[in-house]
Amino acid sequence: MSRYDFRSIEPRWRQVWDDLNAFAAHEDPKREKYYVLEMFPYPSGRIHMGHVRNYALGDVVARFKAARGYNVLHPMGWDAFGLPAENAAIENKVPPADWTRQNIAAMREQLKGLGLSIDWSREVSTCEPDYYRHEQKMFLDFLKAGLAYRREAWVNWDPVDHTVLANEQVIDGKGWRTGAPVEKRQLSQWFLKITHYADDLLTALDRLERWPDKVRLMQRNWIGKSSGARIRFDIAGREEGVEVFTTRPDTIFGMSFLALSPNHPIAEELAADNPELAAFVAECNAMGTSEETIERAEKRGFAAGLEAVHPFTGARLPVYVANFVLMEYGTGAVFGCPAHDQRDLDFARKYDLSVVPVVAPEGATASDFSVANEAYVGPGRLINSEFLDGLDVETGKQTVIERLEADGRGQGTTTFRLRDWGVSRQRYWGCPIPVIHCDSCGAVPVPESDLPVELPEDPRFDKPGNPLDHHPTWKHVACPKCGEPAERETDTFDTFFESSWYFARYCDPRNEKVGFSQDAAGYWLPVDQYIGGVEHAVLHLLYSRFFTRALRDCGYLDIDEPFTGLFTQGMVCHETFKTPDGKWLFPSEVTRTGEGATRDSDGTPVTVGRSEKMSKSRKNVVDPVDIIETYGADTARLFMLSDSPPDRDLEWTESGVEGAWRYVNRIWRAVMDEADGPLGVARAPRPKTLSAPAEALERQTHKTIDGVTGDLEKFHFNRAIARIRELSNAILDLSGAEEDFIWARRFGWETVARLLNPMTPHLTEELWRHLGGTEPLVGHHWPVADPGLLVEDKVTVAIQVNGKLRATIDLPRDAEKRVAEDAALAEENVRRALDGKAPRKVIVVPNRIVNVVI
Ligand code: ANZ
Ligand code: ZN
Repeated sequence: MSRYDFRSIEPRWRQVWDDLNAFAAHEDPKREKYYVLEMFPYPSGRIHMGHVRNYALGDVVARFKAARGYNVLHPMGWDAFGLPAENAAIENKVPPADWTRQNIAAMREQLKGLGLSIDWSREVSTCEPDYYRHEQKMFLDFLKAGLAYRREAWVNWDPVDHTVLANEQVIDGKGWRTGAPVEKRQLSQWFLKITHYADDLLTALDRLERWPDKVRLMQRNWIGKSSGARIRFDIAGREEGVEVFTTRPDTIFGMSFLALSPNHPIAEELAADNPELAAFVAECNAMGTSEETIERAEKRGFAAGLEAVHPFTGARLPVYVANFVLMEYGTGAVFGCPAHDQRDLDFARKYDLSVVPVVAPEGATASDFSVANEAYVGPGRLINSEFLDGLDVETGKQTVIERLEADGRGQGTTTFRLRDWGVSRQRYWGCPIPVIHCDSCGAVPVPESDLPVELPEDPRFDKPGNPLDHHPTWKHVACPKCGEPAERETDTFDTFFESSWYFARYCDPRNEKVGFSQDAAGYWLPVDQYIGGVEHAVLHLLYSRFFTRALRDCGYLDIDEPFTGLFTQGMVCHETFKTPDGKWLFPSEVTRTGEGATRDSDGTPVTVGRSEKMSKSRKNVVDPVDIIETYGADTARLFMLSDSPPDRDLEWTESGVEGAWRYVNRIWRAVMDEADGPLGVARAPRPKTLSAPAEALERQTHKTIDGVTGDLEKFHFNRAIARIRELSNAILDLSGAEEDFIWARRFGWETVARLLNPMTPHLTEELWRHLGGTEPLVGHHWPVADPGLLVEDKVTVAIQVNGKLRATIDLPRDAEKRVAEDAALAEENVRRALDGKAPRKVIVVPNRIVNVVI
């Protein structure tokens, strides 16, 4: 018997789908739409297993929803700007555009080989001017709306890549790509005003019910709303005071110092004529701005030589410049209360400052409670605090705020951790920021009629820094306002800019006038199901939520949220292999031998390490293209989908893939064995009555339809496949040439083909055709379970002939009289007794007896 010949079958079906234009999406207001989207890939040149998993999951949803009758949009494109193209240009001397386009062409073919139900006519590539021109227009609209602005800002500077890094690109104080210690620098940057929407971005999370809780929590923490107070302190001998932000105004009587950020205006002013302080500030600046870095660093301060005046006691307290105070949070200044904040306590011990507890846990008193080396951050009653004594913490906060407000020394307020989004990058391979700098007119927006501002096609990467800046001609233009010589902005957008609106572009990808029409976006958006990695839980997803609001406010859209449903898939993992001298080996270089492994080249033993996320650095990668060449796309998809729940990590194993391959062949052979005979030929209708085994299979088939439908709705794809496998086993168990057996088997296999179609689309098309299907499965509606056959509840009914027991049969509880009658008359013993004659009478006692009177 032949094996499933995926090499000829899979491409043939892809051609059929192509010829049918089966996945082209068209707006149709009469039909309910369903927009399913997977995060688009970066065109590195080769797909990896993470892509296969992501796109296989999305494809199941897309095909399932289409079969359920939805008008499905399932597009694909390329997140095509970014650093790797520039690195490749430097290393291999290929222009970034060529490198990127070649990679896209290669990856498109690899993805197509997976048989995804994608509307390729909507493909977009963010590095092409026909894409990025629209975001330049959006940026100009944001400028007009006050949602984009320019200011000097401290940035993380990677001294090797010569670029600004986002805080998340700084890992342990080092650049994520170069590993070089990150420095702080001040640059004039463009910002998008995401903080304008901070509160809305936070509260709307509650309504994103089809998002994972963990992602919503991460966004909540990222936005980081804190309630507290701003308090203004006088500084002895100075005109100007200092404002601090605190979440613990109740601890004001425990204050022992005031600390300024090294970048606080007063710190800078003092540093101007204090070289020691200037050196301290410079040292702090070299440290990087990420919170993580600051959190880890030893807490250090520099006595500023000033004294802050306590707002209630009038006490004079020392002012420090301290490395742990961020200029970009709150007001850039804090009051320190060592007894109730660990950081302040460490600081106080180091600089020998007083530690006065002002909150005592329930049961303790001012005389017996003290703080040694651990700050007390729990609840309790206020002590040592004059008018606050005896109050609980919450009431204490309120009371202090009321007092401050009455005295005009401060007020209650909330602060967000969320910062405005700095979008300027000093790179070539990004979307040019459409602005021209003129000595007399300042930063002038490029007139809309001059868009797009295209990248020059002849960048040079022979020296560090931004090729746009060194380009001989590109930046030299006339000022659009005064006509004098001026210079283009040479920064490009952060590549998160492109991915913040691509889902809208897919709605109307060939529109040349605007990024997308209101009508198209109105029909397709929001995305009903978005699928991708949890690594994007914060930035990409938050920026997209912000962009949607900003576009709404600029009149592009009328929705708030881009993605109503979000699913974050787990990672694809593999064991790791190492030679005894510590060199990583690819799985393809190793043979597993029970518990251990040996190296193929020389048979030497290999150390097997635990399973970890597939990564090139550990070489524990399996190339999807190899797998597809060996087993076909359907087997790869099936294994990916069946092995573990989609939100969990998946362990890629050779034996797992082989298991999937065996299953594919088992059902293939089972159908082929019979396809030219009884199963394929006539599509006989269901026999009126089925014998018990055939009926049991029919029931199981309906139950499987029901179960799988529910599983697919809930992303329980592995469970769905397990059910289908059980059904396949049951079909294989029902051998025999009886008419009703054949019918039940065919019904079973047809159902297997239809239910498995979203997972293994090529194989199931071919099975369907052999089972006598005349039209491809791709346009078919999803099977519907007969609710009557799902009822578990059965009763055993006695079948009598003239009052004598002749048989017992199982019937659904409360079966209709006619059903019970038919079942009784179909019994062998009854048929014999009747001998071809009609009974005189049939008496049915529901759920108990059928008496056939002859
Ligand atoms: C006094 C105080 C007493 C504080 C106490 C805490 C405990 P979250 O929750 O993150 O908002 N803070 C304020 N601005 C800061 C800045 N720019 N850099 C570093 N730290 C800053 O934390 C707010 C608390 O962090 C504030 O409350 C302030 O210290 C500190 F027993 O003020 B607290
Ligand atoms: Zn000008």
